Amino acid sequence: MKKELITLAMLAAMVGACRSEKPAEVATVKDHFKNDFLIGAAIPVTHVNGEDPKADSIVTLHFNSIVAENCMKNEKIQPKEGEFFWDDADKFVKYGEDRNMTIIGHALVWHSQLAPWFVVDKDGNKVSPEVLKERMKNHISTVVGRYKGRIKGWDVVNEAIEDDGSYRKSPFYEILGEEFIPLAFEYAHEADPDAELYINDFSMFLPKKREAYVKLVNDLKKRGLRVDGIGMQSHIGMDYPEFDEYEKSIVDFAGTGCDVMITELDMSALPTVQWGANVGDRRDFRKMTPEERKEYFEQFNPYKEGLPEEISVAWNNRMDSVMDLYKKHADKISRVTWWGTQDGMSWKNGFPIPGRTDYPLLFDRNYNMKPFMVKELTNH
Ligand code: 9MR
Repeated sequence: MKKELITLAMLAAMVGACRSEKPAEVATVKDHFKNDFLIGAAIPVTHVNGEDPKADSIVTLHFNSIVAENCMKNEKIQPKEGEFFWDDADKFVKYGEDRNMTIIGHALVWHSQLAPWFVVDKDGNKVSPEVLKERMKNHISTVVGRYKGRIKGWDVVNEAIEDDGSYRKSPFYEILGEEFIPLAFEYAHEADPDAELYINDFSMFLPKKREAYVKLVNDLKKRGLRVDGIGMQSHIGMDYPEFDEYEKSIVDFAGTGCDVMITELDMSALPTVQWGANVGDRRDFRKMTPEERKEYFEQFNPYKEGLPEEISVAWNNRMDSVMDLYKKHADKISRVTWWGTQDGMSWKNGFPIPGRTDYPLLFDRNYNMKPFMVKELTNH
């Protein structure tokens, strides 16, 4: 059996490496799950620019959905007021269209990677609610409008709720209060009435966060707003989340009538430093002495030279159970998107501690499929 798995992994890697047509005997991830959910990948600009042909082969072969990792974020796409930068986003959308993929836009309203001008006036003071509404409307209608009919769905609001269920005190919230969320959905729907609209966040397995999102989405729906999906980012680790809490969120989110989407899946193999995925929460090393820093890195970056076999086995076993959970709820989950393709390009190598070597994705640094998925494809 082990030999069979290795052979399939090697074959899959070879196929990936030469971007040939799919040989009949190699199962692809997207085909394997075709009756369950879409299989997505976050795509960086380097990828659509043709700088990573191996990742391109893998994505083309195994995935049927893509999401923009960075190029559609506010600071990238409208870095200055009224000056939109379309080159990367246009290439990203064309990349998906050329491969007949379900294309997801990310993210319209988010406190992070927000262009500095967006929420302040020329003197650096917070803008009025009217001005912010106007800017949000203009941004959303311009971006969504440009790709009308080409992008299947948008992460309209990202990371609006804190882990304790309260609203994040983002500039959007501080200026507009809770209303910024319904407004964003309204503007997005106006710009492309056929586009699906999603709300997205990390640590969605936390009970307070779960409750807050169920209430929020039900409220939005009561107001007649279109909300199609609740995105559970799922930046997870070896010791979180607990499966029953994760499952409760899947079930309760589906109870709102929305599709559940696993939108940013990766599972760190490294010792956990913190759960959340808010980039602003990155550990500040400037406050540490060089000795403390060295010790900290040694403790939290233990697998610089490669993942020890027992950790790899544990990672694959846990990921196997994660996939089982998704399969169990395939009637509720419409898409499972990995936040990247191969370990070397994952944001997890830089968060929450920069300069670590992590192993969180579906393919390893040599573009080989991880054993849990090889087993999944082989056994069915
Ligand atoms: O993967 C993205 C990374 O390249 C960026 O530097 C980072 C900056 O905010 O954003 C990462 O993607 C985030 C996503 O857009 C929203 N959820 C958390 C993701 C990881 O930070």
